Amino acid sequence: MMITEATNNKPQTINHRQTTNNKPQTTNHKQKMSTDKSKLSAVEHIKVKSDGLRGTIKESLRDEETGAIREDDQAVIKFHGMYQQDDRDRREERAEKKLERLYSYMIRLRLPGGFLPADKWVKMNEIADRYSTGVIKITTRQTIQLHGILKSSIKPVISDFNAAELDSIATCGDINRNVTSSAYIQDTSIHEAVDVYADKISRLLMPKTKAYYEIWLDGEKLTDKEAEVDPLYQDRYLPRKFKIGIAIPPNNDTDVFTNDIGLIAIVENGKLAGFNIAIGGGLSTTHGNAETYARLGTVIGFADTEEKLLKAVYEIVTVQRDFGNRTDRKLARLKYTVDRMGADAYREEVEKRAGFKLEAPRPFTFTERRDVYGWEKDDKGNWHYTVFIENGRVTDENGVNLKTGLLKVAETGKVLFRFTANQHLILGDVKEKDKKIVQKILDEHNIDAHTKNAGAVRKNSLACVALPTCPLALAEAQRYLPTLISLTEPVLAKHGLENEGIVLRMTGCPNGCARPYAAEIALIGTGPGLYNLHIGGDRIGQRLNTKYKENLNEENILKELDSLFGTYVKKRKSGETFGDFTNREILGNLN
Ligand code: SRM
Ligand code: SF4
Repeated sequence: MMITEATNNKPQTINHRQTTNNKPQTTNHKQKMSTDKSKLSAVEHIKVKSDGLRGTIKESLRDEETGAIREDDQAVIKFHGMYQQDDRDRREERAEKKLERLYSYMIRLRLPGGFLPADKWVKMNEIADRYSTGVIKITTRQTIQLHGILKSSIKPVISDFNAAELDSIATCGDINRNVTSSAYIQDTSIHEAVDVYADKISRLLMPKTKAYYEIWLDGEKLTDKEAEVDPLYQDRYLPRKFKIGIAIPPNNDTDVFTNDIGLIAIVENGKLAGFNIAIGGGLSTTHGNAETYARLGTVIGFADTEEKLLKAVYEIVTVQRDFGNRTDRKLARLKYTVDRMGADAYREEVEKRAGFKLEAPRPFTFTERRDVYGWEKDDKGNWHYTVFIENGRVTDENGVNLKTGLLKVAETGKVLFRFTANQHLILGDVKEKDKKIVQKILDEHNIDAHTKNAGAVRKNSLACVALPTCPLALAEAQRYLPTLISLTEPVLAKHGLENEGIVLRMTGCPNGCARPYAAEIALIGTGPGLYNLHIGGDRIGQRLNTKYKENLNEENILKELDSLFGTYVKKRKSGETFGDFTNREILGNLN
């Protein structure tokens, strides 16, 4: 079996050069980051003072004078899976009327591996209609968010989630987030063996505090503080957010190398033999800050048993807890710790703590990174239908009644909902005898036609939320990418490229929520209507792209793409993807 670049630990060396002039420095890893309290970032103080993530949230909720909560509490509620936001479209109008911003909250569910039984979708749909904008948003980490929830509705929402055995614990904040796992079913026995790890890891890395239950569900106030002593997170939690993803080769549908920890399932003789472990993936950069860079994970070893895997994962987290940067949040992700210590030194520290050595990485090959739309039959004879949901927005619009149709499908009780890390939805585990019923609903709501008719680039595209809710957005993303793709499709057709599944991703800022740096073409917002154009990433998520042009408006984006597509058609080698071609021919890199 061919050993991919990633097993040779190469992707990150290529990629640093592409996104930044920053050279990772290897220093004595024994030297932990400064613990001088005066240098710690503000959030570090908030966490420690928060009394087990309680802060003054209860007081903030009682304050009826404002739709907002206290500033410090805004950092604390993230650990409970929610963000304070405001409708940016209405800022001006509200300011003119001397009204405060229209504050509301986004709440994100914890769904390891992206599973949601049909009856819970029905409940979610009810909650979305009653308390939120009504749009159910599937995220790039296989879960769902509701937007526009008023302060007074947060408790009822969490209470309704709880009644449906759902929670939003640790889906945001400086803690391990939703664990993703490959959703594309190939071999069911392998999937069953792998998928359990998403849940096991999620549970292993949950915080011990009972604040969530106390605040949102009126649980009894804990008097025995010993019961929530947290050996993993202590009182300072992690220096920054932490993400774990699992992929089953050959499909890298979870973009495994973009996670702080990426686990690659190794299948030998038809059985799960264990996981290769990659560390230090992460995508965010900051415009104008050359110290920040996107990075793909470095494979550091292989674990063959559950015990070893969970121990290794746990200790990778504790090393980041102890060695990560707590003074500058821009440089606090694991990727920077790995580069500062060196990947070998990081592994050695993990091995020392875990009490065993990781084995050498095993060979693996990724050949694709995509959702496979429509019906697919698994080896047990069950059917799975992947619905194309543009940018994860489940709503009824433009003649496609996604929300109504999916509710009807859920009400049949004959499917298991599973979200993909590409913002789409799999209606899974459908029995042969039930397939017709599901198909009928998909037809009646125009969902099947919508899925079938979407063009190849649209099907492989991602956009983040951006405006109007994201406070960090510099430009539009999910509200604009569909239009831009409609304008790009004739350009693709002109060059005979309409069936090329080029991976195109757009974000409203450089934080990278739609994983743009791992796309063949990325458009990264710099200001209203303006985007940096990145090219040269590969199709399977093992090579980052490079900034090619800055601050392009729509007209210039289309001009650049027209020219690049034209050159591609003329000069590509047989079978060469657009990303590989632009990397070789336009950027002059050796593949
Ligand atoms: Fe993200 C912050 C939305 C996946 C990197 N992200 C945000 C916030 C919460 C803005 C904020 O801090 O106030 C956005 C809320 C927008 C809104 O109105 O809903 C937001 N991120 C999203 C989602 C919903 C995008 C989507 O359209 O699907 C994704 C939710 C995933 C989930 O379910 O947990 C989402 N974010 C990602 C990813 C992709 C991934 O994880 O696979 C990344 C890049 C990978 C990475 O983490 O390196 C990502 N989000 C960020 C960052 C930069 C983090 C950093 O390392 O500096 C921020 C800003 C921050 O943390 O300061 C951010
Ligand atoms: Fe907001 Fe930027 Fe993330 Fe888009 S990439 S959701 S604009 S933080």
